[in-house]
Amino acid sequence: MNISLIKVREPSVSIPEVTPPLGIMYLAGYLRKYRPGKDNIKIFDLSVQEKDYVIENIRDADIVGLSSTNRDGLYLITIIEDIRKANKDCKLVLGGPIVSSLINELFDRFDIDCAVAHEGERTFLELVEKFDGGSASFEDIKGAVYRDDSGKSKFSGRRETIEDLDDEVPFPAWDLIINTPIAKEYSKRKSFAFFRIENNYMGLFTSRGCPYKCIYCHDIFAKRFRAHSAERVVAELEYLNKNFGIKDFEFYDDTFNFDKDRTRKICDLIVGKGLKINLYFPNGLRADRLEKDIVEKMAKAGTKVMCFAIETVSERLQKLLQRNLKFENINNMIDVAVKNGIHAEGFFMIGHPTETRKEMLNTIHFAANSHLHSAAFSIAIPQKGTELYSKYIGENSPQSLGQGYYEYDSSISEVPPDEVRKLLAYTFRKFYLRPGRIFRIIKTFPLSFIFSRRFLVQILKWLDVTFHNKSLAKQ
Ligand code: B12
Ligand code: SF4
Repeated sequence: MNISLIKVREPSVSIPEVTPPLGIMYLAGYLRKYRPGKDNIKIFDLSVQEKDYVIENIRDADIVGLSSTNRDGLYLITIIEDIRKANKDCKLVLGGPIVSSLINELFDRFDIDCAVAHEGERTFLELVEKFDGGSASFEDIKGAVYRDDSGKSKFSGRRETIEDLDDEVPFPAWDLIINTPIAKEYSKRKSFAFFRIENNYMGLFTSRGCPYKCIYCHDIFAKRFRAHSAERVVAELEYLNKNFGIKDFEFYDDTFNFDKDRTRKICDLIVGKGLKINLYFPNGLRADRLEKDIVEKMAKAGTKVMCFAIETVSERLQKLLQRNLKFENINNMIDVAVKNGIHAEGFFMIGHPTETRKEMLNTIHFAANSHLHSAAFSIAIPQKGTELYSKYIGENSPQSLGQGYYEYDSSISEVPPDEVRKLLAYTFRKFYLRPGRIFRIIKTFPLSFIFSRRFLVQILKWLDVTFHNKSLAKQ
């Protein structure tokens, strides 16, 4: 069958980061393994390709698979309309995180034939087999969302997860990206990691699912840690390095370091094989699953950036958010990373439910007093599909797609929204304008940091606060 897989991304999106479309690359790899020679698969990515080009090239597709997050949901509607106009006979299948979040309202919002919730490989394979056999009934496919007789979304039920990832899931179809002109588009844009990676790089997803239950987080791969073995992870790195000359790797796992021994072993194998590569962990590590020797091994294996997902230093809120991060070790681990030449970044959020101004300031001051090189602060905005949303906004309350995704006009904390926004901007000054930090940053990361887009954006935010709210200067 002619299968076109498209990663949807709204062009005007305010977030500059772009990453290779791993979800659809995994699907393509899986179809090739289990339907060898049967399909002609193409991959498109609207983060780096023009919409007109993509639409022109899917006219012959029997199946078009779309991958989207909630954030790109509004744009998804436009894309679906354009695909329907260009190719009225194709079957349109939706997948990606948006499906699991909006499971009961998909067919009210999108003109699709079917959707796949959660982990996609097995369900998509069965769907393709169905379409290939000329059938359009989906009730018996676990993990599928389809239109019932009344036109509403019906979910056939959550599918069991893939347990033996090494055995069942082949390498993603890297060649469909790396051997094509779009490969270099990724290195022209900002990747997920703090610094822009100038070379061709690749993203890896070495484990699926997360055992923690933070109420603001979406559950895509189930609340359990399943992982590729250390040998498989290093085989992926080696393959990409030897065959495509790739030296830079970003890891997008939810909790890469959950299994401490796996982390140690991956590092030992990289060093043992003499791989000269750079590793970036932009998606946040759990500091309470790190130990001194693990950070040292990660540094030796080539780690350049390590993000510590801390979010709040209030124990009360850690409990309320069901995050339960243990604090004892955090500053130690940051210091070990910094000592070993790793760029250490902290992730923080303010505006949590019931959070007081004092709790917000405690988090800001913790960040400022730490040895982190950089810090990203965001506001906690409940998103549909999370427990935070159903608890504090209401399970059945609709949420606008797309542009409305970042609107912050009502606070779930004890602090009014405009003050939370100002506090967020105030963090920049508090965090960066410290002689010790500036000195360390310039010493370790001369120009790449100072001229990074993120840094400039933060300066603008800071200027905005300084001119519009002088009272914060007294904090
Ligand atoms: C890399 C990443 C980013 C990158 C790129 C995002 C992008 N849109 O491309 C950056 C840094 C830019 C980013 C930003 C944001 N992100 Co982000 N990000 C991730 C991360 C860490 C990894 C994504 C990945 O590669 N996964 C690995 C692949 C294999 O998984 P997958 O894509 O989900 O694919 C599987 C299934 O979904 C399914 N599938 C996927 N596509 C398709 C298509 C078809 C046809 C089918 C059948 C199946 C299918 O099958 C695949 C294999 O099983 C995920 C966390 C996670 N666990 O995935 C969060 C995640 C995707 N991000 C999330 C969020 C909330 C955001 C932000 C809103 C954060 C913020 N506040 O700014 C922004 C939104 C940006 C945007 N426009 O989408 C949420 C999305 C929730 C949702 N329902 O939309 C996630 C799931 C994190 C979480 N657990 O909460 N993010
Ligand atoms: S925020 Fe991170 S630790 Fe918490 S549930 Fe999500 S992936 Fe797991």
